[in-house]
Amino acid sequence: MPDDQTVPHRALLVPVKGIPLPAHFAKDFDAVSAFCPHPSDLLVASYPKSGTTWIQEIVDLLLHNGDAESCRRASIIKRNPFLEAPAHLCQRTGVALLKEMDPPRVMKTHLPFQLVPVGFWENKCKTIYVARNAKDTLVSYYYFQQMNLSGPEPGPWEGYIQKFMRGQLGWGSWYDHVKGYWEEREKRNILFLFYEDMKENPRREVEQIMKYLDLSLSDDVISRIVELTTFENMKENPMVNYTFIPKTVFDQSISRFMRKGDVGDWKNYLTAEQSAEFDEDYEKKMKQVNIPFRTQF
Ligand code: PPS
Repeated sequence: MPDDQTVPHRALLVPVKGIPLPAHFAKDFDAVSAFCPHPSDLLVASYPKSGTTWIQEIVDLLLHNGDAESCRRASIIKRNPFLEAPAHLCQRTGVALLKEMDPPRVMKTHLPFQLVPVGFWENKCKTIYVARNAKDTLVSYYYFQQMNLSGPEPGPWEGYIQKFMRGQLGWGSWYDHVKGYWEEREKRNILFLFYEDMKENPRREVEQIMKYLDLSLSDDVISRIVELTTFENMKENPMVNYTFIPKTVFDQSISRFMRKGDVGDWKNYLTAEQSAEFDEDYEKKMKQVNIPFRTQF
């Protein structure tokens, strides 16, 4: 049977094992849970809007020795399927696309640790997790939800901040998501990266990813990868800037997928009062772990 490619309009959230997912992502979740990766597969995991696409493009360039042309062979969602994605984004579901590819495959997920198919851990698959500070993630997600017409309506900004703090957005609580992977990172050999570190010193982080992938590329190739994956270059690259998704799904006239790509942009949106309330709540939720997030440089 062909995958259901119906484009949903402003889907509602549906709980899957306690985690809210847009209804079209929740619909066939058993197929996602049953997906069994090959030990050579690589998972790029993140809470939405944390720099996933950036890491994916770096990984693909590393695996292709910095060859920009090879990495323009297809859109990022065809090169690295989105594991839990329904068919309207790419004509096929993420699982269907993956089954058509030979390992080693690279795939993306936003699932919290406990919802990732257990085969990834049983097969000791390499996993890169990228985390971004909560306030910039909040702002990026808000703008993304405005332009992603298939996903839930974000509603007004003030209420959106509350939903973020309560974990009432797609893929659930940012706080539980980052804590879940952080706590498992050593046991599961997860490479835990920070968006802010990538901005501060992209070359250092590209080298870190290269080592994790057991690759050894020349200094020139590393420099080329850093250059090809700047925000400005990725914004203009049609294979990564999501202009390959039809306007009926991602209306980038509302907000670009590659919007600002900055650290500390939240200061332009959160009032002093909103920021103080957010910080107070953050302290409560994050006090038991010491994850070194930076909200500014
Ligand atoms: S998604 O839809 O959840 O997979 O989105 P994701 O790729 O995780 O995050 C999108 C945000 O990452 C920014 N981005 C970058 N920043 C800096 N450099 C590069 N190369 C880069 N590529 C993507 C993108 O602009 C989104 O952040 P905002 O703050 O909205 O600009």
